Amino acid sequence: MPDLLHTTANDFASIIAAIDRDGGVIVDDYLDLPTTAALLEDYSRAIADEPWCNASDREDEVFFGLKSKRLHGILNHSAHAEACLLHPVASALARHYLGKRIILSTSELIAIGPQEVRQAFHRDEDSWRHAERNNLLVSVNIALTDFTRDNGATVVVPGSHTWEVGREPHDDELACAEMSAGSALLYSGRVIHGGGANQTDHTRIGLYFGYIPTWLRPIENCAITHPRELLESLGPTTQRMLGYSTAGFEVVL
Ligand SMILES: O=C(O)CCC(=O)C(=O)O
Repeated sequence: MPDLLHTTANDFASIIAAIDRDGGVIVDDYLDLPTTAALLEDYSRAIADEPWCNASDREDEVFFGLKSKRLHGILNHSAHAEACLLHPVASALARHYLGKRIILSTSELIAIGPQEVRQAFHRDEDSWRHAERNNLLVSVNIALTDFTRDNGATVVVPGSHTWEVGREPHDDELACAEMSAGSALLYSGRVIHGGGANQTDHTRIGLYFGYIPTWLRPIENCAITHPRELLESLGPTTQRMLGYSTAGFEVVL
């Protein structure tokens, strides 16, 4: 079984080397523990009354999980989410792969509940599958609870960011992104992965941020998923990351 490299936020060179080689890397202690605990508390409250994703035979709904909960408009639920969005390692990584001008594509709280099955393997960049270009997306999935093999840690296929389209992974090519709360999985939009099966009695919670170059249209329209009052209270960098401007959709950063 392959493993993903664990490294630290201050070793940017090893983060890049691991993503170039494997397509993904785990950054231990990406957030400090008080921030992680506060985020967990805020989002646990936010999802408490949300329904589990519906059982359905629609392929796109099954993809998001049947025993999972997902939230967008991520800044609505926690004052600490902005620091995650603007995390210096995420910004540096996104700029390294995507160029100077980056924007948020989507952010999502992903709670994988007990009895959830493993998600279908996919590449996040397949959201723009007709774009014949590389390096469209850099993804960050922050663990708000411990991620373990049993509770639904993301399953990653190291090296698959360089595979040709259509090649399927074998079981012995799968790595489990086990990490402690506050750590993060950083990965290329080209690497094959999926949420893991949760065989425990507790919910695994991750906070996802996907960054794209500004020339690409985001998946989430953050000007809709966040209320105007909130958007207008944010600093200019955060507004630009969310694609919000009272002047309209800005292209120049
Ligand atoms: O939450 C996870 O571990 C991964 C989820 C994922 O890859 C997705 O929904 O696109």
